[in-house]
Amino acid sequence: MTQEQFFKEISDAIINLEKEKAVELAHRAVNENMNLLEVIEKGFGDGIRRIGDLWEEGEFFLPELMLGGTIMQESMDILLPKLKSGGENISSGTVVIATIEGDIHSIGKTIVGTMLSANGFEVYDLGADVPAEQIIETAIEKNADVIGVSALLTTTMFGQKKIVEILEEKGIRSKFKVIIGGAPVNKSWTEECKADGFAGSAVEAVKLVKELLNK
Ligand code: B12
Repeated sequence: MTQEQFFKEISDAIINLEKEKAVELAHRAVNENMNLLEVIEKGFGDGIRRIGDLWEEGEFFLPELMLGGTIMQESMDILLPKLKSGGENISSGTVVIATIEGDIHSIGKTIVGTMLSANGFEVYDLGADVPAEQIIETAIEKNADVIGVSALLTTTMFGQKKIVEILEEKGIRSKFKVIIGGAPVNKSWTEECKADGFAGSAVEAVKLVKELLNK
């Protein structure tokens, strides 16, 4: 089986909501020492995004979306710890990351946090549905270099802008690099938020943080 066929098998298992198969394929990827990031992005990530498309088209309903999310989460529980253990061990900077208040989508944010951690950054992942004020307080407390804010809903994206606004109000904007991400985030929204950058994948997020911190 080629790698592409393996990724397709994973994506199909997710879209067919076959939990046992998805979990088995995650274990297989670990046991066969595959590039786990590629497995996550091209296999599992592809499947869950296809579920989102079907949901939008009215082919799937909320229970399917939720089951897809659960299968994805369980698969990530197998893959992400392995991704972490493969990483370098020098601290290149501190990142506080969270999904903004009102938004419970956590999968992409967790992958980004894990990848940053695997690349030597000290990462504080505050989880999902986190108020802007709490994210900022933690960034101050941990003396963070970077604040990463995820938003998957068009209604919660505004929280990303709020982060920058609060930092400006407090007169501490220049102390942090603010990066944003999530399906609806693009270049023009990043500019509107006056954020320092955005990334569409975990690999790009690592590249972005390294660039911003000159590492
Ligand atoms: C899984 C899922 C869920 C799961 C989430 C489970 C979980 N624990 O996360 C559940 C079932 C709970 C869910 C709920 C809802 N969902 Co939902 N969900 C999705 C789905 C299918 C996939 C999201 C995902 O995990 N993608 C896989 C990851 C790997 O990709 P990612 O999140 O984009 O992250 C990558 C990049 O964006 C980037 N990135 C992400 N975060 C960050 C942060 C930083 C700092 C950086 C640099 C980069 C970065 O790197 C990541 C890794 O590659 C999307 C569809 C989609 N296309 O996104 C809909 C989607 C986001 N959901 C949607 C909706 C509407 C909802 C609900 C409102 C449904 C409802 N009526 O209840 C609720 C929201 C409740 C709430 N208050 O938050 C809509 C949003 C529409 C919109 N325009 O606002 C979408 C787009 C579906 C659709 N096509 O319509 N959902």
